[in-house]
Amino acid sequence: MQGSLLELLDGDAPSPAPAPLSPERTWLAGGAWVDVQRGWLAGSQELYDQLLTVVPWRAERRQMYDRAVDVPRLLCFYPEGADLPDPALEAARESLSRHYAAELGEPLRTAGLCLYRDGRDSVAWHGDTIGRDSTEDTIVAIVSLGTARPLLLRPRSGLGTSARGPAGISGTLRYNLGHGDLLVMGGSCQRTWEHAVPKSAGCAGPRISVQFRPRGVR
Ligand SMILES: O=C(O)CCC(=O)C(=O)O
Repeated sequence: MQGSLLELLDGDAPSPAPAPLSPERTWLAGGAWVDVQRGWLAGSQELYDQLLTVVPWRAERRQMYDRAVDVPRLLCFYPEGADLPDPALEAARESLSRHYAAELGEPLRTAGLCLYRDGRDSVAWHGDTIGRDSTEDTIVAIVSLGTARPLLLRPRSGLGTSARGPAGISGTLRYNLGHGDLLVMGGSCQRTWEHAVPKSAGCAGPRISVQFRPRGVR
């Protein structure tokens, strides 16, 4: 009997499996790139429902000048060695680590999960510049689940035209991400570009973002 049928008879929903990786790469100015594969994680709705329930989502506050403000999204970070909240995320991370092994030279080890409860939740312009990405090229892979939200990318202001690669795009890019979509930022992207998920007035529901990063990168 097939494993998936056995799982159903046992009452467990089968874990969604990542499809083979064949993302489309876009080269950006300054040696950055973005890979996108739409609908990479089949069964993403089941995974979304599962994560919504089992992840111990936490509200955080951060210091802004002289006062503490709520971070406008819920978070949960799984450090290196921690069990991920669903086998599908382990499979996804393994598959990404294999695919990017030659370029990255090390596995993806951590998982940061964010829950955007509605269109008022957001993350401001930033690059992941803690760790290796402050000085070296690296890779940050994002899997999106639930309601689609735009993720924007723009070059940092110091990125001069001389830093443009031959096919390097240098304007603001907008990717509407949801439903198992995969977006991977690579090359110099964390140093030379910034990304953000802006507030979105017409947004219909929650979105979960899962970010896989190498050791030490935040
Ligand atoms: O929501 C996303 O996909 C982006 C998350 C992000 O950039 C971050 O948490 O640093």
